[in-house]
Amino acid sequence: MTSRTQKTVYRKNYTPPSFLANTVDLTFDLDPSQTRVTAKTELIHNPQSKSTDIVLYGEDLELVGILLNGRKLAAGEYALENGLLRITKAPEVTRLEIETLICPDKNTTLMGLYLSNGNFFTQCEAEGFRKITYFPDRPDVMAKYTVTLKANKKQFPVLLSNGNLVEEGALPRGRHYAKWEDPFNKPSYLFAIVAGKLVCQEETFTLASGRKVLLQVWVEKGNLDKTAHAMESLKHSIRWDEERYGLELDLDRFMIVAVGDFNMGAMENKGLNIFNTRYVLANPRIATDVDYANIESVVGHEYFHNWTGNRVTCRDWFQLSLKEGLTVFRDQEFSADRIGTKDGRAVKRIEDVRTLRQHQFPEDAGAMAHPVRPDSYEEINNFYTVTIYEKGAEVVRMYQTLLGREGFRKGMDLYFQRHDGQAVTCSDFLAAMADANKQDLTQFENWYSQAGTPRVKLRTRYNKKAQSLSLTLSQSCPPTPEQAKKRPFLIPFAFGLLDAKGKSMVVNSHDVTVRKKLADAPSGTALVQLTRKSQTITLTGVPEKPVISALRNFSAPVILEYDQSDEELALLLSADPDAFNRWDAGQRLALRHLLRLTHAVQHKEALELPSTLVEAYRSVLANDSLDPAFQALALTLPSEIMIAEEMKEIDPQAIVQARHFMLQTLSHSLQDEWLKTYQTIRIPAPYSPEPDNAGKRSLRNLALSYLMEGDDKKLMQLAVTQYDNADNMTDRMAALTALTHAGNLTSKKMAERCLRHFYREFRLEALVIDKWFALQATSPENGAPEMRKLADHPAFTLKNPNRARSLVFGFCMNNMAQFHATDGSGYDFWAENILELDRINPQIAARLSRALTQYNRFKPELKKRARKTLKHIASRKLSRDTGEIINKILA
Ligand code: 0A1
Ligand code: ZN
Repeated sequence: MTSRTQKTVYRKNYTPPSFLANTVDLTFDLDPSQTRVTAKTELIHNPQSKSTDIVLYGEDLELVGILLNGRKLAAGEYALENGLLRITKAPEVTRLEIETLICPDKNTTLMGLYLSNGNFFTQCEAEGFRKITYFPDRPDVMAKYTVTLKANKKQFPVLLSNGNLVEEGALPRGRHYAKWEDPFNKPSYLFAIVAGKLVCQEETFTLASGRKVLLQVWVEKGNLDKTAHAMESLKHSIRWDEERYGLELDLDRFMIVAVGDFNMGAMENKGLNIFNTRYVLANPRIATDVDYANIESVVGHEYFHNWTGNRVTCRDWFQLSLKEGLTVFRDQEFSADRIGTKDGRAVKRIEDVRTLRQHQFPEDAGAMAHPVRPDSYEEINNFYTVTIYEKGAEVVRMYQTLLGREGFRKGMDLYFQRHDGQAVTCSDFLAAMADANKQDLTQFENWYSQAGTPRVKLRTRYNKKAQSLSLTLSQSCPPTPEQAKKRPFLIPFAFGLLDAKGKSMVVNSHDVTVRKKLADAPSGTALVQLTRKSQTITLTGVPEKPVISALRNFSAPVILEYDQSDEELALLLSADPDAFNRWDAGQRLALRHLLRLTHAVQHKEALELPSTLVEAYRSVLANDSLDPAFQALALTLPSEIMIAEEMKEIDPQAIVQARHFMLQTLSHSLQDEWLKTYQTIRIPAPYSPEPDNAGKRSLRNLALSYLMEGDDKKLMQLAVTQYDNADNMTDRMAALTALTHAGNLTSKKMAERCLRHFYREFRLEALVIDKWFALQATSPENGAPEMRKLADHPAFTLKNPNRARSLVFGFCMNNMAQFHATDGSGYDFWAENILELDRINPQIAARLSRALTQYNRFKPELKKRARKTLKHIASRKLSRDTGEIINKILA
């Protein structure tokens, strides 16, 4: 493996490229064991650079030869070391022709050119193009690409690349070729080819402008019955971007290709999106409602990148969130609009905030915390994080909250007007938003430069005599690696007031804007801009002491510290016109008691649940004017990770036990209601993934899972019957999960039979077998010995990332008590898998390494064990990817 000279790359060291590329003409002689790549590139000296050296990156390449302006270069005329090929004092205009050999069949990293089930695929983001040829592989070098693919026709009948097909034909010895031209300038990370035995569903689609485009979804032959939903999602995405942002598809042809071996979710290569099969393939037999929704959102995400990422791209990889944060925000809004039920947008908001709290808050509080725009990295692949993506999306959302939807749109328009065809920075985006709205957003920059989740403390004082209410907001942000002190953030803080009966009160104040057009806010919502460390606002004409609905719709990615009584929270849960805060009040109420119960478990005290909570849940369940999807979310307890986040010293076993107790109590106390819910919800057949039906299923299946908490054979039988009779994967999987996770003897026997049946029935569906592994990996009943047994199953392999994720990640990230077993068996299993994976696929190994980023916060005996395991891993020879994570955790 080649390496750079310096270990750490710094944002402050950015320099413009010495040469820019005009055109790239690539020829691939495709062969699994040895592919020949010829790259003809026209380079022009960049007047912004003082250097006259051409610097090309390359990794795992065999260099055959270089021609410079038609002349073959001798070995002494260029320097090749540490993955860099340098040609000193190159002419102003330099035409390079470089020939390299690569071995796709030996490439298990799934970066560059690789094989999956006998077909060729590429993955070039972030720095994979350098595994194909020597090239100025950095996003600020943009060029027009022409690509010729040559391969055996029988083995590789389909040959695809970016842009338009301009020529194809036969070649001698059973070979054929295809030539593709991409009319748009692009950075190398957006380059892609696909070659192999694939088939497609295709359709001609008419854009709003009347122009017709060809849409294709490519899959392996047996999967043609699973492409319809992806195609529908693509058409909806195209329409939505036209309507919401006035952005049109700029190509005549748009292709999606599904691949079974893929490191991430999907990739936005220009006109040739490559997807993990997980985010393409669906039919009712194999995909759940959640799978359907994920497919729609990922198809949207990749499609939206065509403007936010491809037409306007990143200057360097420190700016990654410029495209990712913005595009996640766009896909979130798209999905929210698509739901279309009463509380649909709120339901989507709740799901997104849950993801943020569950994954990003812990990241921001641990060893890998980094700003949305990082200052340094060792391996860029380690920075495709929830901070860059999800927190980045929150940062973009705050512009919309501050500027309103119209103001945000003006900012977007100006951004495209200024930067179409360019590689730019997060500051350029901020400037477009500020300039389009004539606002000073200087302080907003802190969201890009400072890591850590800010805490906002709210204190209120009501003065009955003066009928006034003062709110004091103060902010702080804990230290993060390399950033001890933080400057105050510009925090949009939305809130509203409720009277004792739960009716909205009017907010009067000179200090706050009461926004009529605040996106997703019920009337009466006020917005304060918190800019200082602490500020107080006074509201007048407040006739009674109100209950405050704070941080409505989660108007900023912060942790709110505000003490409200159980009664106040219960009132908000039942009456807040802001559906997000209704949900959040329920979560805060449950979390408070989960923490109390955890403490009681630790101190061997009696466990009890107050009636306020049980009654609050009962009324949510009984209120059939509510959207079922909302009810399901409101009745789902905060996760174990969320409980852990609130603890000074994490005690995994106590958390799991406390949560289990609350589930059981709610199961018993509300048994009649759960049963009634389960039996009365009717969902029209045949199955459809429409949000309306999906919401009903999620509530019904939540009821089933609560009913499984008691060791009652009759109730268990409900799940078995549902499993046996299900006509769709959502219900089948829910029943099987409820049985497998119930953790009592009765359910165990029943689950075993169903698990065996499930495997037999779906053995040919890789994505379903992933579910089969994941389901067992996350069962609180199964520990490291069971994982080892599953890893020995003939269907298990670490080479396929989805399979590795299903079992190993499932266990290490989603089975808290067992992974953190006090005998250290979970940690040993983790370490073995990291070391084995690191030799196959460093990117995936590095992701697995993150399971212990917060090891320092666990109880002493676990901390000690974890440190020993980490040190053991660190003592071995590691990839740059895994090395960076392990060392930062240990630092
Ligand atoms: N840009 C893609 C994510 C992605 C990143 C790296 C990959 O390979 C290592 C693949 C995909 C997205 O945001 O969808
Ligand atoms: Zn993306």
